[in-house]
Amino acid sequence: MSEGKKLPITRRNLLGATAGGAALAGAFGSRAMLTGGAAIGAATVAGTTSARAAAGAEVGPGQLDEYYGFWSSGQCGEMRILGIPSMRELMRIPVFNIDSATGWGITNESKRILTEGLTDKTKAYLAANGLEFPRNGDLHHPHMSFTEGTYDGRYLFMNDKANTRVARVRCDVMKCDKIIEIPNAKGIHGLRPQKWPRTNYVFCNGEDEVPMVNDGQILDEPDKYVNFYTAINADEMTIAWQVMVTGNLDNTDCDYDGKYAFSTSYNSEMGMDLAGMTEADMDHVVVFNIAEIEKGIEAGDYQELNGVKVLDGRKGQNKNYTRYVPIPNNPHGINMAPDRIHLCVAGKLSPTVSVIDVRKLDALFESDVDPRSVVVAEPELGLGPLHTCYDGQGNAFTTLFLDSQVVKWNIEKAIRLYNGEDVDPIITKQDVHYQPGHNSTVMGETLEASGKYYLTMNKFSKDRFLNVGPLKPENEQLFAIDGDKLTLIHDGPTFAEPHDSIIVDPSKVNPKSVWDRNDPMWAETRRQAEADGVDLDDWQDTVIRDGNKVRVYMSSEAPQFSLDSFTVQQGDEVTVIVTNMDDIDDLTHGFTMNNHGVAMEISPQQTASVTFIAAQPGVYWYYCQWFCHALHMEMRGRMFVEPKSA
Ligand code: RUQ
Ligand code: CUA
Ligand code: CA
Repeated sequence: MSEGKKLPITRRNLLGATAGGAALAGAFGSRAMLTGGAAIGAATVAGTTSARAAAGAEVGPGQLDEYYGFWSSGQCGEMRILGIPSMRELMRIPVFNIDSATGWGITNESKRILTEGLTDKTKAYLAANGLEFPRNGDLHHPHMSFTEGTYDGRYLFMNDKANTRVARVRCDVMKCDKIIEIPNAKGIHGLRPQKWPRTNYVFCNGEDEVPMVNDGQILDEPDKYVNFYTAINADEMTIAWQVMVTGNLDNTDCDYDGKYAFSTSYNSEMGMDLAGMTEADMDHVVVFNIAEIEKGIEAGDYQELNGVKVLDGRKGQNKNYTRYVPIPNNPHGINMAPDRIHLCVAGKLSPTVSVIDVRKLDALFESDVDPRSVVVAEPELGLGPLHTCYDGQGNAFTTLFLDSQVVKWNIEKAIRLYNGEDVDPIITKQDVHYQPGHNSTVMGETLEASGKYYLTMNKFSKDRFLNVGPLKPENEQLFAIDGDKLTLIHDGPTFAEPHDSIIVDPSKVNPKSVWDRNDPMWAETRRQAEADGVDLDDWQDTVIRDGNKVRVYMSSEAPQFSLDSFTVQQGDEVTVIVTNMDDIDDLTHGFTMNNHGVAMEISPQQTASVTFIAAQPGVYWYYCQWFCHALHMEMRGRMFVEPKSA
């Protein structure tokens, strides 16, 4: 290269040079390190296509994937379904977001779900902002319901950190059927369903601490701040109980015996700024004793706070609801191993993972043992450990955010090292690109964990793809596991945010292809139809006037609506109810009313409805918005809005 033609300094050409990681790290300094500038040599990535073939992980056109992947989308607020190992995106399921294609947040059926679980306080401040429900969501953690330690294919549960909500998706139709706001807590982050004997509870963490009575009287009195751990009744989607804790709550998990749940806290200091939250050397894991908590509820040892039974599990209460296990510096991920014994707590600011033996937790509650006695290993694995997953053979994979690596290590060896033996628990370190957060293995958070594929969800893609502007995609990498070797078979961008995922065997999930005509999703719409003397199972072309409310019932069958026109008066509140009579797989229609901000999906045998005000006189075309037939364009009709007679 000539002197005058200097390459701009980018990560790519820096890494291409011979400079070692250490020198680069020094040049970047600590701020860059903590924000993702860690300098680890990029792995020489062989073509993932040939690697895929070699790993026997090719999925040809028209072939089905081996596994389902259920994905969060972070701040997009939706859930996604991917095929593993192809990494093809199969579906997006709107949950906390508003979706133009399916009409989620537009139809009456979805609005009901989005509004009915909100607290009155939230409804009031939404109304003050001209909103019926929050427009956004931050969906981090999707997890399936369990029966006896493995997925049972009934539901998926997920959190909304942004608006303190928890949602449930029905796996039979892959649609959200319940969303509830969690009272008292702020910022629901970690979430896990109970694993044993079944998912009676969904456990979730409030991440942000607030004054216990949060009425604008208290700001700078941290001792009056509290945090809430919540158990949701998974069948009812109601709050079973809450436990007040000391320190904040980050991630959570539970054991395979139905006895304990546990949460990491990075702010045991109850700091109100970064310096405060990182001040102490040790934070903690809170251990929740489920049976004792249930006893406490039974015995009436709670206070009622905003309609929820709240037990006091704060430090120093010395009740049997909680115990606090000291864990180094700002821990993050907490993951129960499929051996039913070991719980791994990632250190984040500490290069360690603390391994807790859950069999030792009984003693913690029964006697005065040192809380640290439950820790049976604490291997140093690398910089910025965030999350751990398992291969079902005694090994763990931990993401190292700062090192941009995943480390595969052996739990038993880590314990032997802790006991003074001269062994190295680290099996291998693999570069990933870049700054990994969550990771997953096949069925990895169940008793059926297998080490066939390893997935890492990376927060940064940097220069890995064509530049698309200041906002870069994130990057997901899938590896085939063969013994101790990790082979990269997929490396691809995803839009905000591949936060977390689970990989599920298809034998666990069996969604329908066509709706049941009587699905509870539109039960209320059906009740209204009955009251209107309309049979939703029959061909419909009825317009009902009820004061200034007009209900338009129509059917769809490719390529037409049963009504090719209807007439309303200016100012009418119009509800259009469409039932799709087609019962053929994949024959979805839609209903879009021009210039009214109205659109919805109507899949085979589904009923959906939407309500709007016909505010301006004129002719408005409505059309089918899902391509359903060669004459799909012709599948349309007119709404005539007559001017208000003066
Ligand atoms: S937390 S990147 Cu929201 Cu899942 Cu660890
Ligand atoms: Cu019906 Cu397009
Ligand atoms: Ca801390």
